[in-house]
Amino acid sequence: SGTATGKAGIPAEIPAIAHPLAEEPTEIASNINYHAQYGPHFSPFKFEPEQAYYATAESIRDQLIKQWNETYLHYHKANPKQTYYLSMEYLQGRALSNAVGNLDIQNAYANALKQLGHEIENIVEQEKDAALGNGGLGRLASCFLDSMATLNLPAWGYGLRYRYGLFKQLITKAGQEEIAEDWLEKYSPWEVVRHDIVFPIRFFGHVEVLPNGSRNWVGGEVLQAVAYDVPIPGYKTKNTNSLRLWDAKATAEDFDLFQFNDGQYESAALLHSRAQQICAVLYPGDATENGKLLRLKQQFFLCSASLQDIISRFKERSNGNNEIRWSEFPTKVAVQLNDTHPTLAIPELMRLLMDVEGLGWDEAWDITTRTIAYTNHTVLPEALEKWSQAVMWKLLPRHMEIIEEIDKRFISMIQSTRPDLENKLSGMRILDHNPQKAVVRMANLCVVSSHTVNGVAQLHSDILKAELFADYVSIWPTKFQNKTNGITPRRWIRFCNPELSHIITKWLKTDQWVTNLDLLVNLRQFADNPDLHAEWESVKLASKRRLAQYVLHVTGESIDPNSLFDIQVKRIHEYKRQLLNILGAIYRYKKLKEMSPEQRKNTTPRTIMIGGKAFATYTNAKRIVKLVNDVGAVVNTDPEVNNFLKVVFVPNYNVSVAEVLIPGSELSQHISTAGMEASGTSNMKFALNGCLIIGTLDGANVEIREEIGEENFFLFGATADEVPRLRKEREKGTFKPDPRFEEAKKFVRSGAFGTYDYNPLLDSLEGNSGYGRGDYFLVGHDFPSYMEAQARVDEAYKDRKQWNKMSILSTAGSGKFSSDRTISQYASEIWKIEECRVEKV
Ligand code: B1H
Repeated sequence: SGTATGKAGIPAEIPAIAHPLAEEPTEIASNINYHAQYGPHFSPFKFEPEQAYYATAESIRDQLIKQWNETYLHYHKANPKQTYYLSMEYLQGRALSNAVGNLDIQNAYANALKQLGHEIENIVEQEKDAALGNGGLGRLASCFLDSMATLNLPAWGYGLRYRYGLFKQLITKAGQEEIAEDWLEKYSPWEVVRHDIVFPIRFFGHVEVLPNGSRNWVGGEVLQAVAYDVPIPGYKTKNTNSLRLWDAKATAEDFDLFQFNDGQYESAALLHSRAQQICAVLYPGDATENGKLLRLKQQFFLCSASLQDIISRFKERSNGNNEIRWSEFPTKVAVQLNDTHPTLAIPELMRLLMDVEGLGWDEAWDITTRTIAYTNHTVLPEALEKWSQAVMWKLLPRHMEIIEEIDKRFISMIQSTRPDLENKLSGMRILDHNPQKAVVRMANLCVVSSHTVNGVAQLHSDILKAELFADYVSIWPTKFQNKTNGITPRRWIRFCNPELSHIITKWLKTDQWVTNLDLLVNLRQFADNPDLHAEWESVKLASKRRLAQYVLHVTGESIDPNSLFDIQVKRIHEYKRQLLNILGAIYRYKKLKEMSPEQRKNTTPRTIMIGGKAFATYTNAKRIVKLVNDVGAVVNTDPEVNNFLKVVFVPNYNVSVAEVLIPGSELSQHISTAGMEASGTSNMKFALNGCLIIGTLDGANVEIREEIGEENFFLFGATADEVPRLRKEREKGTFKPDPRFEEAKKFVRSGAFGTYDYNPLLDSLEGNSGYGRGDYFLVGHDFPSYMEAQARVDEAYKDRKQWNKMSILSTAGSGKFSSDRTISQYASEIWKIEECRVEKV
């Protein structure tokens, strides 16, 4: 394949072109006009916000492309070890504001748009979120991409280009309704299709044994994976990495012209329609697994396309050495599995090395295990992936042979080296031959085949070592690590909260904190400074007003910016205990009703906001959404109390909504049953923006509390090590529930919030066990200490000086939770990769 230079392969330099990049606002405006007129997507005579958004995005993309290409060329020449992050989810959110921020061209673009009659704030809002993920796991992947580029690391993301990302949540009388969100409805200006980067992906078929004994997977159906690249700019650096998203297609040869001419339109295009199904929708689960064949196809599609691409790049860069030195593969390639969803990368890499490249088992295994590392994100048993062996044999016969062999070799290794573990083997091995349902345990396959396994917060990693993976720890004591999650300070404070950022920069006398978040500790010396307090409080109030405007706009509810803004936003799940929050609100409402008007005036007015999506078939989660809405409908229209309490369900929570909510928050709730939330990452975003946390000793809460100081954290609830004993007591019926808890439930059962049947939800909280009962999440146990912590919040809020100080100290203590810190640790302790900075562009 030729290039613009006429030579084959990647050129030594990028040829010059006559396309001066605009820098001055007037030039930028003319560049935006150019895209508006010459772009093939819209009529040239319309320049409303929508057209202005697309033209602006394309103009910014021009700015990115040059440094993006230079980055690729630079990595190609330097040929460093490179990381490939494999994830089924990315929650990218909006790209325009992020790109102008990272490129530091915000002002120039704002001016240019003004010249064209538009405000950049409105143009930014035109963009639909790219929501190719469900929740924390997907957003973590996106924060990691931002940090990898900002740290100038040769590190890429691979994912799938879902046609429909996470559903849009509508709130109706019935509660949550889901509708497909068409983020590609028009087109995305941020992706570049690479028609020249296409790999075949096989499904089904059978294994053929060649005369020389080697094995070969043939037959079945073959689809094509096409690369769509999304640029990932780093903050104030030239490095611009890639997120490569695969889409599926079929070829012209797959189209049966004869059948079509015969009127059999559907069967003529069978493979084309199968291809469309692959990337049609993001699997909308969070922490549950329902064993859909299509989901397994998606997983394999991602793994196979990415590994073929990685191998071809390795070969391309080994060029010159006529013979490819496969043993060097792990010195050039690190593959990180974002949970078990891309586990098939393991047998696929083995297959490609053995069946396609001709290596033997031992060599292939050595390469695979030195290349792959695995991150665990949950200990919830229902989220630990197990795939039916029968389904796997059908869909991926060669991979099942390889998995069987890995399992067999693992067993004989244990039998010969660790006879003491033989009684544990049935739980440790990869294949589970349970006659009810024979399955492959993906987490076990990952642990056995990875060089490193990590959890996502200290407590979570400790639990992995002590429980889930305890038996493996005794075989491989050094395999297990912790990498506490982080968030990108660019999106999560610098861009979403520019006013607070400005104050921080002013008091620290530097803006270096944006890339060195530890510098925030220097705010501590000003924690009592009245001038800082005044500025801090006024910025918070402005953000609260903006948030109140937003809430009015999306719900019609007016909320008082002088009340305490209390927010819980995350996926709806019983273990996250939104039910604890709403029962607390219900109790608060009941007590307010019982008070005299004089007594009410001594309370702290609160606005409780709850938001999040429920998995479409998760009935109890949907009941919680309904309950929150029903409580709001009663409380907010009750003239006796609605100056002291409001309850608002914020619909369709997503990345962009978070960017409005978090700056305006004063208290946020991270109240999962201890031991169940692996990390949480929104807790970090809230703390960074000066929001206080009420929470349990779970996930990263533990470390946040350590960093910001225990006096600045409203702690309550059982600890992780107490949970098993408390569950037993609950089962035995020896637990005596607090009367306040009983009162709150009874109030709901009385019909105070309408006629919807909440009994199934409330029954789940009863101590007597039985299906759906037993209060597995210990809402009853933690209720009294939760209410006491809430009382401490109310008191603390009355002392504004004290509250401001705690708020400043929250921000000051958040330095550790930069994803730059997390990614630096992955880079040096797992991937062994180094900075590869692009100097010239
Ligand atoms: C997390 C998931 C998850 N852990 C299954 N596990 C999924 C599991 O589609 N599925 O089937 C999707 C997602 N997500 C979250 O990861 C944890 O619950 C959070 O505590 C953590 O902060 C986040 C990032 O590590």
